[in-house]
Amino acid sequence: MLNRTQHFINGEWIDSTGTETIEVINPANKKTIGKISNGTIQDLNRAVSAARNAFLSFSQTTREERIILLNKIADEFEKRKKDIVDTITLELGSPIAHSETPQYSMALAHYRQAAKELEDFEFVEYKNHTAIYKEPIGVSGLITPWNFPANQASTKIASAIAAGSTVVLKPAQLTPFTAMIIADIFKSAGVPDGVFNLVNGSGRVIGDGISSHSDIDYVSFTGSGNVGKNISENAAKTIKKVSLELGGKSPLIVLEDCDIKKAVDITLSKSLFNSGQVCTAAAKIIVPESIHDEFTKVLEEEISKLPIGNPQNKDTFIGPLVSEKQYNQVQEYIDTGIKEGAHLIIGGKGHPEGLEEGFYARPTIFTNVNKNMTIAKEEIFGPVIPILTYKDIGEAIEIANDTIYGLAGYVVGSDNNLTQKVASSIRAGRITINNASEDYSAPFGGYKQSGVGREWGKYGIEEYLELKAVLTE
Ligand code: TAP
Repeated sequence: MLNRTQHFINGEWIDSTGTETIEVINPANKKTIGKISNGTIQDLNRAVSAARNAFLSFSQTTREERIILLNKIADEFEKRKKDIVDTITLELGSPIAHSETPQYSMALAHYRQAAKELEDFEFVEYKNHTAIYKEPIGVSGLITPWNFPANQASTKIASAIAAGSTVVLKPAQLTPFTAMIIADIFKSAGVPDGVFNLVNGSGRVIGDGISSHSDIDYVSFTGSGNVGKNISENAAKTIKKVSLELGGKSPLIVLEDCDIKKAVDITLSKSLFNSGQVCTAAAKIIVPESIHDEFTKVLEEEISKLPIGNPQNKDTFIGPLVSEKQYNQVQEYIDTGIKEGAHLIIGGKGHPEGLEEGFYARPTIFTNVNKNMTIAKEEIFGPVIPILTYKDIGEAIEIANDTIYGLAGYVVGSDNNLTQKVASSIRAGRITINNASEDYSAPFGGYKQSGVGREWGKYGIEEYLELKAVLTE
């Protein structure tokens, strides 16, 4: 049992001022794995005041000092690899191979990338007779979701540290233990006291407290659209800058000249990774009518080969969903898909056979989906693949952009000119062509209701900076 009921404030693990605790469940078997504190506003106030005090000196550190610090954090992160991978597997239910890559590896990459970006980051620019300085924004409140427990916190913290800002983090109560290891890592890496603070608890109390706190200068949030709206409304009361990384309904456009097997493999990995609980998941697959039948046949064959089950098994590709709430949400969407007339070709409601003990959902494919159906419009956040068809590229792009979201998009095809042209027509922040590998220097964030602001690389660092113009005679 992991009983970690303290908060990390001013460089120390300290008791909560409250007595309530929250149980953390292993989604693979619904057993309790430990508990954390249900933090209070007093706990949050202590953390904010520690971050405020630390800001005075941390904001004055040199880029060289922060490069050394970020690399030291990355070194310590590497030493704790096994703990992080095991903890992500336990609390999220992520298959252990995926807990390592990309869950752990992405988080690590952000610290190294932030150090690299700092080497030639321009903290001052000169225009006419004016010097334009980029100065640390102050105390940043970070609110993170459960689906990438190491990555979501690390991309934010690495950028904040690179900028010279101090932080208070509230991780999701479903997956808090990974963030607590990260706090231990910061201690071992010599992060100055108060630069990083962690308060556990509910979004309703600690999250809400962060967005309305008068001593927090900036809030960076990743999670659902409804909470994002709430945070913006709260933050407006103290005119606080907010960045939001919200949901998506990202299209994957399959082009007629594709290699079908390759297109199927890309579809499966982009739709079903992390059981579909990914904000950038390929969530509506747009296929030419001419190859629809063959594509669907191969997809059905390949999906049924994917190992689903115990996340501790190194061959598992699909683990459980994170919680009962998430499981029920996915069941409702499958039900709605059937009721609205989509054609269920594999999967469906209920648990996969023999996996009733955890929050496992059945990997599901729907065909005959039209763009007005709920499963083509809303974020399911589960292992459900809706397939839509198109007659010509114009129609494919229209379907792709017919969404309130704009986080990501995918294009699969053989003609480079065409894939580039289609990529440029999708209104979203991050488009991947075929099997392009990750790029940590490229911006991550969304158009439309997928959010405001960008993370990763120098774009992430810029969010934690203010601009000051000094006009000289
Ligand atoms: P959210 O409720 O948005 O949770 C994300 C984070 O916000 C958690 O740390 C949560 O705290 C906190 N939070 C909750 N209410 C808050 C409030 N009023 N003020 C400030 N912070 C608050 O997401 P969820 O309920 O876990 O998932 C719901 C749906 O959101 C999913 O089905 C999925 O569609 C979407 N989602 C999107 C993403 C990404 S990456 N875009 C990630 C997760 C979920 P606690 O949960 O600890 O109380």
